[in-house]
Amino acid sequence: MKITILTLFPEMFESLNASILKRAQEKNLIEINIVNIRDYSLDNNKRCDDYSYGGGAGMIMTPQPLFDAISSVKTDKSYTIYLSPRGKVLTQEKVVELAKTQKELILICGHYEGIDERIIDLCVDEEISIGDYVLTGGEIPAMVLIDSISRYIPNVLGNNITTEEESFSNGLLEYPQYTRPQVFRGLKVPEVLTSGNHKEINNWRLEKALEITKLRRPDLYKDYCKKRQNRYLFLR
Ligand code: 4G0
Repeated sequence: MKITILTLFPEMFESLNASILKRAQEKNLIEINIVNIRDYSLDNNKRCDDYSYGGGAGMIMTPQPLFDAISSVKTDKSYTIYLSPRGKVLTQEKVVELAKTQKELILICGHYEGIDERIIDLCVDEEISIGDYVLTGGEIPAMVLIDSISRYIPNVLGNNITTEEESFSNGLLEYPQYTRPQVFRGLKVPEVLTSGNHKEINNWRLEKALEITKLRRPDLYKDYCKKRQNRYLFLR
C-alpha cells in the first residue's frame, strides 16, 4: 500500500521510520510519502492559513496550497481521507476494510480550526475521526490510522496474528495473559493455564473476557449477548 501524508509538520512523521513500519517500508510492503503543504503555497510569505469568513476564533487552512498539494499526488487509484474531529469514528472493522480495499491512501492533516470546506467538497472521499477529542493537528490521527492499517497488510507483522484471536474481532475485550515466571511478587499464574487442558483454558479465557467486557464496555457486552443469545456464558 502507498500512503501519502499531506501536512504542515513533516518532521512529526520521522518516527514512522523506526520500529515495525521501518521494516515494512524496507520490504516494500508499505510506501510512505510525506508532502509539506507549505511547499505548494503561492502566497508571498508561504502562508497556509487565514481568518474564518463570518468571524470567530482561530485560523482556517486556505484551499490553494491544499488543492495543489493534493493534485500533485492524486491518481485514479487514490482514496483521500481527511482526519478531523467531526469524521465518522474509526473502528477495527473500518481499519480492516481500508487495508483490504485500498492501494493508495492520501491523508490530509489539518491544523488550527480545520480546512476550507471546499477542499472537502472537491477532494475528500471520507472524513475520519480517531475518537471524540480534539488534538492540535491531524498528524497523530494519521499515524494512528497508518499503524492500525499496517497490521493488516500481509507480512508486515513478524508473527502471524490469527486476527480471529484478537481483541474486538470476536466483539469482546481480551482475557488476562501471563508469561514466566509462574510466581511474581507473590502473585501466581491461574492454575488452569498450566493444566494443559485446552478445553478448560478456552472456557476460562471466554469467561474472563465476558467478565471484563461486561464491566468496562457494557455496550460491547450487550451486542455480544444479542448475537450469541448468551449461549457461550453457560458452555463448559
Ligand atoms: C479539523 C482529528 C482538524 C478541525 C484532528 C481540528 C482530533 C482529530 C483539526 C479541527 C484534530 C480526531 C475544529 C479544532 C485538527 N483533532 N479526533 N485536530 N477543529 O481524529
